[in-house]
Amino acid sequence: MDHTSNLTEVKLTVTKEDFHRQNGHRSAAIWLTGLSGAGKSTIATALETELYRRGIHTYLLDGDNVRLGLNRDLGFSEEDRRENIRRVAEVSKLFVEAGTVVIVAFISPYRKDRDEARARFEEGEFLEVFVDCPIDVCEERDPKGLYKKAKAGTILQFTGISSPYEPPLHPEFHLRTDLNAPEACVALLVEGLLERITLQ
Ligand code: PPS
Repeated sequence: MDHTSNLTEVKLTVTKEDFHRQNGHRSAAIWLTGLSGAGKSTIATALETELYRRGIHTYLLDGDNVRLGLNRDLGFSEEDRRENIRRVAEVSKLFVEAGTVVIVAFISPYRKDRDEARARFEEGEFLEVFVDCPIDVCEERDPKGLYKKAKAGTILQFTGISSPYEPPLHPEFHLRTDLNAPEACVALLVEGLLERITLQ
């Protein structure tokens, strides 16, 4: 059933461009995708710190945090992950409309869902970052002990073990966290991002 037919969109008087002028930079969604243990949260938090230091208005949406609040009703089936990403894309869009650089760190395993997220944004506003690390390295790191549990069968539908991960085909940034230190990955992102959000 379509619940939207009797709704009328309210036209906002303070626009995204007004926020850009007020903040002194454009907004964007930096979308980090990758396996559990690949380094998404490490890079996302370090990136936010670097941007904050430079006076950029940011907010970080991290999978575990959002799943403890807004998305606490969702599990890890394909359907629930899709709904997780749909909601996060909508929330990210709101942050971008509000002039913020939103950093999004979710496994977001399905290409179609990430492409649908991208489609909600204007050209150049959505930057996909592939946080790439071979699964055996993620398993070795196993910072939360989740791979061990997945292998033992006490966590089901675990990404890379018993649930798929579809790597991006054309990400704006491709980080190899097994080969490069987090600082080097973050420096690359900061440089690329500043180019895009600086007002002319
Ligand atoms: S998804 O696929 O985008 O909906 O996942 P996300 O919202 O990013 O949540 C991933 C974090 O949830 C924990 N966790 C699991 N991950 C993958 N598969 C299963 N079955 C699972 N169960 C719990 C885990 O802490 C993930 O965080 P990261 O930071 O990726 O390790």
